[in-house]
Amino acid sequence: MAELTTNKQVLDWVEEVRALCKPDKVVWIDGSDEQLEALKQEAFASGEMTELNQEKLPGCMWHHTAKNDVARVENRTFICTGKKEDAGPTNNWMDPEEMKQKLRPLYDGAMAGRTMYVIPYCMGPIGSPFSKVGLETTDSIYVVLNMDIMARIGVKALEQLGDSNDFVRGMHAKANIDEENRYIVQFPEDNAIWSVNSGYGGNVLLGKKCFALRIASYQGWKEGWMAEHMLILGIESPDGQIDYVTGAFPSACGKTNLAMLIPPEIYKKQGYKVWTVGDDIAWMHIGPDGRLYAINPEAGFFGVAPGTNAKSNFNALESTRKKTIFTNVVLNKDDMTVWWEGLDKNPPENAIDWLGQPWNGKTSTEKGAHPNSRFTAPAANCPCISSEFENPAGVPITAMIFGGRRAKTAPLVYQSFDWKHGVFVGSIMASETTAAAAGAVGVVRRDPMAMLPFCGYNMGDYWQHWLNMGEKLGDKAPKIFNVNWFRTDDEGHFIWPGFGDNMRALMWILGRCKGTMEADETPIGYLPRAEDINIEGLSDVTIDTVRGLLSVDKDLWMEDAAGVEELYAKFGDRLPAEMRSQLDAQKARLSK
Ligand code: OXD
Ligand code: MN
Repeated sequence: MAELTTNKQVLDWVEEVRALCKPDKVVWIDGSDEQLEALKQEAFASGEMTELNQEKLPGCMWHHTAKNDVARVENRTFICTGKKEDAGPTNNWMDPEEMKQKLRPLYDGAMAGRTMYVIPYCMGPIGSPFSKVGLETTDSIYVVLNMDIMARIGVKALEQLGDSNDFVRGMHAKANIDEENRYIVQFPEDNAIWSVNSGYGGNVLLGKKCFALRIASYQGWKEGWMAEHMLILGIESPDGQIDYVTGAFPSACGKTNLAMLIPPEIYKKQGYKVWTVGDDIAWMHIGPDGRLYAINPEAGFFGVAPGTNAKSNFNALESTRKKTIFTNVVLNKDDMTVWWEGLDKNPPENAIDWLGQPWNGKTSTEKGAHPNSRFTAPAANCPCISSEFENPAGVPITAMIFGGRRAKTAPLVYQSFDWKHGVFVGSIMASETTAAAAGAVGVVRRDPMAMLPFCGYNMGDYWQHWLNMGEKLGDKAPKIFNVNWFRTDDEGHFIWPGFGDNMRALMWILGRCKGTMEADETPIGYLPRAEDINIEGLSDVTIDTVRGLLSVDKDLWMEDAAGVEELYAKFGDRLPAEMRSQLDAQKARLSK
């Protein structure tokens, strides 16, 4: 098929990739329904994808990946900058030329006998000055169909690009799905991504983690904006005013659930509503009025399926009822629908598991869906999608929230003293492993701003960038908070009900932003007064429970500071002096 553009840089690059990968033919993805429909039929015929029940799940498909290829691979993810210090101590690094020499043989001829698809895609609404274009070459129809859901693809993306050279060059090849030779490599200084030997989600949908976080965080640093691992939601008050909040949480902390929260009855009946702008990534720029504005660069949700049900996340489940790709979940052979652990208590008996093997949900002792199985669903399907989702200017941010999974340390919610202290609060983010996960319980993994696997440059410079953004925003800066839904009692049970009831903490946060809520000053920040967390309608939570959730154990916090000390030490002189003084000041407050 003919090229879809006259952009010389695009054409030269595609030719370079073609010459290396040596496909039988090259197909440019124009984004038309006819072309995508034909690709689906081809994938059904080859067995790469399976068509689901078109009455119950119109436009939906099922796919399973190789057994050795089910998740992002952080130990095989590299940031290749000219200087090692520029990638920093928290990223894997190799010299860019060395890496390219190492990887070229893996791509050489890897598409022989296959078709190479060229996917032009736009991250962010078409027409937005904040959107950015990428091109991905791939030998996978699965990738094409997923990219169609996760980004704006085809001719419209090339129109957005025009003659510009400002596009991310993403070269993906499945090759042999060989895990020993799997590499997910970012070259931030060249605007390039090389991904080889994987066919799974975050490794191959290059617009998502690779571009919209790793490359974009680097671009944001150079260009004066921010790319963050954050959800974006709007809270509409009864008077119709909507306040937007972003939130960064490590994987497996309920980000998609919070983004699609359904308010508890007490708020619903007053007229409060919650709107979803994004569930994973926020790109934020300073707007003409000096406030910080966020767009969601993605067009869909790549959500974890297990545990998603009508109660835990009604809106996510609804989002998956049409035009959705299910990866590594159970296929119910009786009616060609899907199932996963935690969907309902009625697993199918005549089914295929994520490995593609026969599976009986009534008798099998093995899980049918992989714990990291996913749905790729169009954001437009979401019942609570924000009317501002396509707004090219984005939405103004009132508050930013950091959060992790902490059994004892962090209180339900607290506010940072100011922006600088807020950057410190984000930098000390961490999550503890739970009994539900493999490995020791209560091991703390530090995950600053939930960006540990996603920051495309030295995290010391990243913190400095945050501090600089605060300087520019001045008193227009969003207020910064921290939340923890995961405090446990002595038996290890969660104390806070979570899910929709998290709105109760959000309401305190909004109250603080509007100046209508009081707070107590503590060594770690401003804490709510127990009576200011609305517990009306909660059967298991008393004011004493809330007092417990808001308690701050100074000894635990001092212990935690030692962990932060260790993290900071890795950065040497790239650690901003401000971060060091924030830590020292916090320790001094704690030991008073
Ligand atoms: C994701 C993740 O898939 O953060 O969004 O792991
Ligand atoms: Mn994520």
